[in-house]
Amino acid sequence: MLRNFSLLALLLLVMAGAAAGQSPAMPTSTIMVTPDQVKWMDGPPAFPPGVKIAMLEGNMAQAAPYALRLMLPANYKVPAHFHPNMEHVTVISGTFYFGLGNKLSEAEGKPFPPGSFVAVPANTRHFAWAKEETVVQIHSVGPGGITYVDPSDDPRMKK
Ligand SMILES: [Cu+2]
Repeated sequence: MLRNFSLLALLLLVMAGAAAGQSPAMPTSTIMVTPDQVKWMDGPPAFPPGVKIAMLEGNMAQAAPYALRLMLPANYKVPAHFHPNMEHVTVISGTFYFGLGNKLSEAEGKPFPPGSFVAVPANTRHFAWAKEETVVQIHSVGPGGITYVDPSDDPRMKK
């Protein structure tokens, strides 16, 4: 009897875990942000220096929706990389240059003006750059992360 109970408890735990993995926590409060309320901070160490980040919603580390903006300075490059989750990019201002592949190649990318949208599946190798200051909005469901195709491109390794 006790043994059956333990098995049942274990099964319930596993099911709860599976359910948690499948359905991320949904937001319960409304977020309303006007452009003057966007709070820019220095970008995270996973990005080449010079980028600014503004979190609009959520937290990349959690299994929940998030939205953020990145302000790429002029002549900024993000080497080839991939993410464990999808990346949805909406161009807000400037021109976002984006391409697919294992190595940043300006010949392999193309310009995306404001209003453009790019959705990149998980684990897809891609790269980006900006010639002028450019703001993009990124939204997805966490947990997020960034892995550089060439580990020597990872700014976290250059300390
Ligand atoms: Cu990316």
